[in-house]
Amino acid sequence: MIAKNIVKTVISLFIVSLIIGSILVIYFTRQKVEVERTPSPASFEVSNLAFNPSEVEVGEPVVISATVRNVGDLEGTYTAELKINGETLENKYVTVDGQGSQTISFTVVENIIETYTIEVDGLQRALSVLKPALKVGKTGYPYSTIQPALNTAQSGDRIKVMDSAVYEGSLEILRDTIILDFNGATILGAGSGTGIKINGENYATIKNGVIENFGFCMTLNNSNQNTIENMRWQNNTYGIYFSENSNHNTITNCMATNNKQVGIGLNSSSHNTISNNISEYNEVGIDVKNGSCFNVVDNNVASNQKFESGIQLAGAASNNQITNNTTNSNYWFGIIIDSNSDNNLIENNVTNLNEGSGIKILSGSDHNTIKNNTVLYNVVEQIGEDGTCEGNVFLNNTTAGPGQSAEENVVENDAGLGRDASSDFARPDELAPGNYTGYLDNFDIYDCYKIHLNSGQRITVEMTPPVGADFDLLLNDPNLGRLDASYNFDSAAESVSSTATSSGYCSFIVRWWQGVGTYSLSFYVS
Ligand SMILES: [Ca+2]
Ligand SMILES: [Ca+2]
Ligand SMILES: [Ca+2]
Repeated sequence: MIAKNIVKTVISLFIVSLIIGSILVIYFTRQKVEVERTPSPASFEVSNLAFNPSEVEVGEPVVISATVRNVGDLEGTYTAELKINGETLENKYVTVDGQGSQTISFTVVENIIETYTIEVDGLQRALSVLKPALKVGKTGYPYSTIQPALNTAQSGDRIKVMDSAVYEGSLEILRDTIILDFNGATILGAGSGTGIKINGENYATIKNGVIENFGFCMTLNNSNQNTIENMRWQNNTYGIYFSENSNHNTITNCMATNNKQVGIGLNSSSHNTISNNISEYNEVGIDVKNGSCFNVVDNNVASNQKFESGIQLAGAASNNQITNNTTNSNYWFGIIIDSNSDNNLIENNVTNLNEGSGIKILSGSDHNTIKNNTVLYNVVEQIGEDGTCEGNVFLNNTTAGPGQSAEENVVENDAGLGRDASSDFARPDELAPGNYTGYLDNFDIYDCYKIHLNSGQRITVEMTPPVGADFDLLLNDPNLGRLDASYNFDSAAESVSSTATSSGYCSFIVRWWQGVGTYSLSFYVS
């Protein structure tokens, strides 16, 4: 009987709990439903102001479009206002669902050659309305081949190929400031000669084409300020070749493959920029040689060369910057610095799995800085130099595999931070008083530190450069005003001090002047 009553009580409690639970569930569900029942009103954001076509000729229609997004929950109608050079031209209305988006577009024809400011509700973009191009196409265009258009073109003219056809024979740019847009077309050689020749002309833009089966795909001879972009060249004997002081040119977003010798070659040519290209399956990917200096070779892929190296500097090719490139799986070296090529910066490259060395320095190439590279599992060695080279700096490289030359590879650990100290005056690294060491070279010219001082506290900083180097010391107030500086000659120690007149972060900067190496730093507050 007692047991039966207990069972009854338990069942009753269970039923009561179920009822209370259900009430709670209904209550909270209603609360939730009520929250969902107050949707936000329509609210609009405009983005992606675009032009189609992107290059517009005078008298041609251009479609100006933008995306209107409704970030509210309720449907709403938006009024988009198109302004050209500050004047309202047209309003358009578009109804957009809650959380939805729509594209609005306006079609405009401009009859004057000019750069217009296009604005849709605060979003602005410049639209250049261009002089008509000299148009080339197999049928139905004023020119059926490309060279006659180049012969007619005046400085500043554009030549545009209107089909993606194959055109046989060589081309030559004959005036300054020519824009040649292949628009997907190919020029095809018969195994010799030059695809495109630029001899003493400047400011050309050559873009969007393919060059195949020539002796040289393109030569620039004493030609400056030209831009080669979005081109592809393949199956030539030699790829692109700069010579005789072809300076300040740019090769970007191009692809050089299966050329018998060099993909991209600079000879006696300086201050050029080679960036974002792919040069693969050639003999040498990128070849910078014979006094070619101050070139920037950045963010290229120069992997898989069939006979030699990814990137080669040779013949007094000095002061070049080889940065952020990938040079993997080449037949010989990833990156080679050869025959008296000095003061180059080789930084942030990835050079793995090459048959020879990842990075090799040879034949009197001195004072190069090899830093922050990833050099892994190259077959012969990772980073190597021969006995004729001196003053090369190996810093913070990551290596693994045979012969990795780890003893030469300084790992930068400024003031115990485990890395380079900030090189930015406005963002110094915070330090507590004490004794430290740090490293500077001609590519890392500032190490910036800071400490918080209260008004009346006095800071003293002392720094001794390594033997053979000259570094200096600067002390700044919280607004980067100069409190003190010390510029002794040679390897003399430097000392700066000051008393804070208000509370805040004072900063002190070890500044490079000459030489390479590890300085000692001590500072205290009294
Ligand atoms: Ca440093
Ligand atoms: Ca630094
Ligand atoms: Ca000094």
